[in-house]
Amino acid sequence: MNHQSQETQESRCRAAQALRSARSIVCLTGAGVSAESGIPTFRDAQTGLWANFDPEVLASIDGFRRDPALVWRWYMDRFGKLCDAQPNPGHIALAGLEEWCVSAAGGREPARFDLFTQNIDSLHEQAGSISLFHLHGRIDRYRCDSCGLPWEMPEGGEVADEPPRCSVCGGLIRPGVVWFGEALPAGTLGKAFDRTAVCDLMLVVGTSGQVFPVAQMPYEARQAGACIIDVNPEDSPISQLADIRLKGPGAVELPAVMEILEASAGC
Ligand code: BV8
Ligand code: ZN
Repeated sequence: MNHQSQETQESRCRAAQALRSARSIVCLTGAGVSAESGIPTFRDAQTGLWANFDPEVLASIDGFRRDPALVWRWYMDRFGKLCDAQPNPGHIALAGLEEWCVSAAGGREPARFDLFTQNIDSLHEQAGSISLFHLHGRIDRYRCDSCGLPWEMPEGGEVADEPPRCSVCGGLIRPGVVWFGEALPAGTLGKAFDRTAVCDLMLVVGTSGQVFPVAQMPYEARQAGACIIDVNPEDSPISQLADIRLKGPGAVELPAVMEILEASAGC
C-alpha cells in the first residue's frame, strides 16, 4: 500500500474508532453528499441556461420578488433533475451508520444519532435515514408566498413557466426552501444547535461551510469539545477545523468507514 493510501486508511480507522466510542453524534451534510447522485453542488459552476446566473441571487427572497418567473423556472429545472436522482453509497452509508449507532451493534451502549442536512433533495429519506432534519427546506414542498397555504405539484402535470397562483388569496406559489435573507425554521434550527452543544462527535459531509447560521455548527461543536470529522475531497474552513479529515468523496469514504465499523475487528 503506498504512503498516500496508507494515510487514507489510517484516517478511516481513526474515524471508525471515534464513531465507535461516541455516545452522541450529530451529522451535518451539504450539497457534496448528493454530488455522486448526479446533482450539481450549490456552488458548482451553473451550466446551460443558468450559466450566467448567480445561485445566491436566484435562491433569494429578493430574487423571487424581482423576477418570480425566472426563479420558478430555475427550481422547476432543478426539481426535474432531482426526480431521477437516486441515493448514492454515501447516503446509504449514513443511514447504515444511524442504524449501527442506535442498535448498539458490536455490544456497545446505543448512541444518539441525528442528521441535519442543508440539502433540499429527499435522497437521505430514500436511503433510509430516520432522525433527519432539513435546515434549508425541501424542493418537493410548495406553498403560497403570501398566505402560506400548502400547494401540491400536479401529478405528472405540465409545469407552468411561471409560478401558479394560490387558490385562496391569489398569491404566488413558491418552493418550500429557505432563501438567502429568510430565517431558517426556528424549531429545526434550535434543535440543531441544542444537539450541537451536547454532541461528542460531529460528522460533516460535503459542505463548503460558507452558509450561515448552519456553518456555525462545527465551530460550536468544537467549542463543546466534540471530535470533528470532515468528509470532503476539497479543503474548506471546516476541513481546517477537523480532528479527522477524510479527503475524498462521501460515496467512497463513508462506506469505507462503515466497513471498518462493521468488521468490529478494529484497525
Ligand atoms: C438567515 C436553499 C437571517 C435554497 C440555501 C451570519 C449569520 C446569519 C446569516 C448570515 C450570516 N452571514 C451572512 C448571512 C446571510 C446568508 C449567508 O450565509 N450568506 C453567505 C453566502 C455568506 N444566510 C442567510 O441568508 C440565511 N438566512 O440567516 O436569515 C434572518 C433571521 C430572521 C429574519 C430574517 C432573516 C439563509 C441561508 C439559506 C440559503 N438557502 N439553500 C436552494 O438550495 O435553492 S443555501 C445553499 O448553500 C444550499 O442549501 C447549500 O446546501 C448551502 C450550503 O452550500 P453547500 O451545501 O456547502 O454546497 P457548496 O456547493 O457550497 O459546497 C459543496 C461542498 O461539497 C464543497 O466543499 C465540495 O468540495 C464538496 N463536495 C463536492 N463533491 C463531493 C463533496 N463532498 C463530499 N463528497 C463529494 N462527492
Ligand atoms: Zn395564498
